[in-house]
Amino acid sequence: MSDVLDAAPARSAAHPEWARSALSTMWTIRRFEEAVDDLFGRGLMHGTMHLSIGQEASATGVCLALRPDDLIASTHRGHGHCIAKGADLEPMMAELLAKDTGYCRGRGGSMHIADVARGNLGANGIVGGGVPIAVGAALAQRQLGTGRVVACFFGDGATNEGAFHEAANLAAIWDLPVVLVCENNKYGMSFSTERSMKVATVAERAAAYGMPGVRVDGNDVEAVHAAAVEAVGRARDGGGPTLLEAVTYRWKGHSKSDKNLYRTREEIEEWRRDDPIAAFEAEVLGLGTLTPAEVEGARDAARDAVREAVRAAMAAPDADPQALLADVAAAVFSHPVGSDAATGAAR
Ligand SMILES: Cc1ncc(C[n+]2csc(CCOP(=O)(O)OP(=O)(O)O)c2C)c(N)n1
Repeated sequence: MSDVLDAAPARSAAHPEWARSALSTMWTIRRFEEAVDDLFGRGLMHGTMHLSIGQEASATGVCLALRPDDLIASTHRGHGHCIAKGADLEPMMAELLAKDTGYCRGRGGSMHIADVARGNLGANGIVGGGVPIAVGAALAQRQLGTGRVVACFFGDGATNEGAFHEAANLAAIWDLPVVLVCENNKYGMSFSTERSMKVATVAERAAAYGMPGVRVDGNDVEAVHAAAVEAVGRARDGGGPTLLEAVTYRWKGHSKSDKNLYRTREEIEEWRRDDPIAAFEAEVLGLGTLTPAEVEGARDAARDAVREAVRAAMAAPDADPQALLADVAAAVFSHPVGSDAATGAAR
């Protein structure tokens, strides 16, 4: 992130530096996820993964409202959050490819990327699991007087979890510096919000906690950014949490096993036409903030950076299965006397 964005004032498509940064972040997320989709399809990446293609504007708009030393908590669909918070593409890609050079030495994969140096407290495979972590981190920032704010990403489905309720309530009664960012992509796996919630919006749930609830077009990076700047400012100034609902859509299935049987082709096509990146490009070109060559340059730079990350990660050494239990405290206590706690191998 550049110096000019450190204070995180509300910027718009009319501001060239901001526009360049927003476009480059969104393209990097898009190209990164297209690349991992391709690697998975070719059998080079294993397990499963949750792609956020189509949702790039919410991660980007929120993270551009943060200071570099602010914190985020992410989700199982977290590649965009990591990238928007400044993650290096190479260790990210290496982590997904189970390489020793990955963020977690290849042990965590897509759903467990953490980058504490950049303020990313981690993705989380437990739906709603990041919310108590973010609220606890916000309490720590307040106690320590750091002035930092925590942005916590989660999906619409997570707001039906008990963990969300408990953490949101604590954040509210203690006026903690946290912004609760719900990326409402209309589905929790195959379960639509129309069936999983009695209320029409996630934002109106904020009233139950006594905090502001704001609903924005999550595919409009400027709208997300403006709402996030206000919420982050309020949190930093001691005004407590905000529930920010960004309405968006994931183009791809929930995970790699999704056959998309719960939604129509027409619905997917309609949302694909509401492409957050294409809309932003049209706006900056229309305003004349960026030239066609600069827009093209942002696309090419994202493609090249992702290609280089793939090349370097593919060439890196695989994670060592023998070292799997290193750094695992439970392993130290669970292995019998005489065994090697680091590797689990009998001595
Ligand atoms: C506590 C918990 N319950 C269920 C699951 C299985 N699960 C994984 S993702 C998911 C859907 C989450 O939906 P949402 O919070 O809306 O996020 P999205 O996938 O739409 O980004 C579910 C139910 C889980 N990982 N953790």
